[in-house]
Amino acid sequence: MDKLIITAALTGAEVTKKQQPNLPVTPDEIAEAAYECYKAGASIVHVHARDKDGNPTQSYEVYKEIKEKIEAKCNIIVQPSTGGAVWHTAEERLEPVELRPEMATLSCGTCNFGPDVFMNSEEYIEKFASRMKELGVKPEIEVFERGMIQNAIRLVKKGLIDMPLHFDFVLGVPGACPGTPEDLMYMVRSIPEGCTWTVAGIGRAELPLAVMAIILGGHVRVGFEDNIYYSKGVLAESNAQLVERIVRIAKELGREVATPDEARKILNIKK
Ligand code: KMH
Ligand code: ZN
Repeated sequence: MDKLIITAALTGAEVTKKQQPNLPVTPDEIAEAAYECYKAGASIVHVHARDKDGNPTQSYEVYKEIKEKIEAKCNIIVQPSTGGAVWHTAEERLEPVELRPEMATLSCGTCNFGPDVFMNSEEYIEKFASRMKELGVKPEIEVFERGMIQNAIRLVKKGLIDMPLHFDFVLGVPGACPGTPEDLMYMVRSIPEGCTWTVAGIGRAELPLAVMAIILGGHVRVGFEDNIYYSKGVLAESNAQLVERIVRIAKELGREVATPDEARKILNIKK
């Protein structure tokens, strides 16, 4: 079994400081949180940028500042979001890809997202995929519903992305696929052989699905983007605290944790 890749999803586009006072929002806060997660055992950091007022932005300049600040502290893999917030245009969402990060997310279909719609038409998906390919950016295939796996396989057939794919099952978003163990098993059994996967359980689904992934040979994403609590009604102190718990559980279960360079090897990322 491969070593465990832990991704820390630090900020997201939806969570506010009001909901989680320790949410990292400024480039300095995000870089410091990334470094803490790296020290705790994370090998990838999933980044959403915020503007000076704390609102989600897909600005090239802000992502550049964040990426440079993180890379000055450690060699964690920086994975910007191309999902942004539901109201960002496709052009805005693509901006951080121009920084040629090692990885970026690629959502492979449209779904409800709470009261909103997270729009990913075939045109968007293909445009994002081909730009990532041109710039040598490894896509992480974001899967919110089962059909999105099929959309990714279609992209492979069109030559827009390459096997083996790396999937992220985002389970438990209100309006999309729930985060039960059965849902995760269905997703895992639905991907082509040789692909890797991680799971981002939303809210209370985060911990149980993470434990399943550790056992099944998948990988784990935790962090305030997905879940702001440590336990029922108790806010987590930091993103790193959520990473530390996964490292402890993995150790108890005999699964070693990957360094960033080991994660690069597992995911076929050439630095
Ligand atoms: N904020 C969501 C609408 C991603 O980062 O690629 C989309 C999202 C996915 O978070
Ligand atoms: Zn995200």
